[in-house]
Amino acid sequence: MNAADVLPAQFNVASYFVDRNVDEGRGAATAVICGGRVLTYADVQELANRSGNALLELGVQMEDRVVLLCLDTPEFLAAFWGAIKIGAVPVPVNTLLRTADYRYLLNDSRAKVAVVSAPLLGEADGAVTQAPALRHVLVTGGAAGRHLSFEDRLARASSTLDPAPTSRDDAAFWLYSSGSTGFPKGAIHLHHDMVVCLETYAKQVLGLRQDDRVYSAAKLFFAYGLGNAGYFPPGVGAQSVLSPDRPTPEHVFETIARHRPTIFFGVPTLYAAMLAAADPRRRDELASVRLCVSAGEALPDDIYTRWRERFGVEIIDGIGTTEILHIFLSNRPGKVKPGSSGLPVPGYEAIIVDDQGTPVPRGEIGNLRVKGDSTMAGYWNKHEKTKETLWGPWIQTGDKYWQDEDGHFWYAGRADDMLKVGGIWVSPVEVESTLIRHPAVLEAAVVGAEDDERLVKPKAYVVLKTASAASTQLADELKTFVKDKIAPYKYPRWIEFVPDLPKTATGKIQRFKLRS
Ligand code: 3UK
Repeated sequence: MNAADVLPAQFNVASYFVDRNVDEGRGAATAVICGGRVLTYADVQELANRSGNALLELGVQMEDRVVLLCLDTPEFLAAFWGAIKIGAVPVPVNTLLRTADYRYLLNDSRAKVAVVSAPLLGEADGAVTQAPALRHVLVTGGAAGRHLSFEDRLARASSTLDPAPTSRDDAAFWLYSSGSTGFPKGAIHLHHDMVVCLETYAKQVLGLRQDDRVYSAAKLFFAYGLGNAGYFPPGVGAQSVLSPDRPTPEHVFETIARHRPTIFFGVPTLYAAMLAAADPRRRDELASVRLCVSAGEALPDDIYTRWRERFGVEIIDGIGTTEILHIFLSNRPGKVKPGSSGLPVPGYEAIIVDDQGTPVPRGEIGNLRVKGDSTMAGYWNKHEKTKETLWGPWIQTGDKYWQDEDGHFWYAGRADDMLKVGGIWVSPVEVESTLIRHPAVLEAAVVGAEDDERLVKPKAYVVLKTASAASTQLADELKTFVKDKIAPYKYPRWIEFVPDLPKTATGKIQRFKLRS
């Protein structure tokens, strides 16, 4: 699918996803459900308009970035659509990070304004004072302290707003993606990109309809959650269930029971945890759900099979990336090949090439390359990384894949050392450099190891300054040490003390030797 063939040159995607619902008569229809709050499409439009006007009043102009450090509430969507409607560029960021991460993201993006959920202010506050381009912080859902209240500014702003005359190829929003070395890279997405994902994956694979009610345990700040709960539902006038809470199995079961979604989106780790936590006396927890979706990391076939037996509903595994925005290879409802990533989504092409870029024979492992019109324009301020990633209309995902006789694609690991843990990137280098800050540690190497569910988690091999100090206690201390210093989900689940690490002649750690 080529966006230029279907969208006008002047195009504002906030109008497409928000105003169009009201213009087409769905103003009174339910758009968003969040706890006890129910918002109609007219409510969402009004919030987005007020939010756009509030940003304009604070001096935000077209192309200015607005960082969103927001939990999943209607205010996230209001800020996201409001910013896009005035031609500004919202940058949703991971809510699980630490002060040092936020300092980097605010400075790399040079955001003029940040919208921050009150519970996240503690972690963000130390960063906002060190971001010279940042002029205002809008706090939502609680005391603003020395900052501005999002709700107060919205209440005072006008509820009507004309869309900025953006083009379908203007930058609409960014999403940051972690790399194996160095800092996260801001993937620049254009006004047409979300429409492409809606028209291809959401409509043609999920068969998303106006009478669907979706619930995504994956949060809106992920490219996955943003599509699932942010723009897919308004793309067809459907309903979205949001929750600002941590998606524990208990909370997710409760939310499903309370709001009865028809489509549920999760990650493999959550599916495994839900299977373990399900009440054996009940069989109908997922009665409302017609389809479950998994992405973020490969779904082991065993989890697929146990889930279908336990709940009577299929999980459709598909692979997406932040750079391509959403899922481009996917299984199809009723035709799942368990353990595979399925077939290309209509509108996308996928090939497997060797390191020279030549397609490999069927059945051989190679590098996955994908062509599709939702692919990012490039990385912000990362010219070399952009050149390594984009190849004309093709993008190299960094994944190793092979294709079977039926054309199904099978995940075969990463081309770099990056780990996907519970669907979120973890860089071994970051965990290693945190471990060696501990006084007892001489050297460390972090690789992925499989847990009982065959899901990857970080494992650290640690060389101590004094080998005899090795103990279970010290291992626990090192885990806590990492959790306290960087985003807690990155901590090594296992620590093995070793006398030395395998290295190349030039001293580079050979992680592949530790993996096997
Ligand atoms: C890995 C998978 C095997 C793979 C995402 C749905 O995960 C998303 O985006 P990210 O940028 O990570 C991308 C990388 O994650 N991966 C994702 N899904 C699968 N590996 N099977 C899968 N089903 O390494 C990929 O390169 O965080 C997921 C929709 C949008 C997304 N951005």
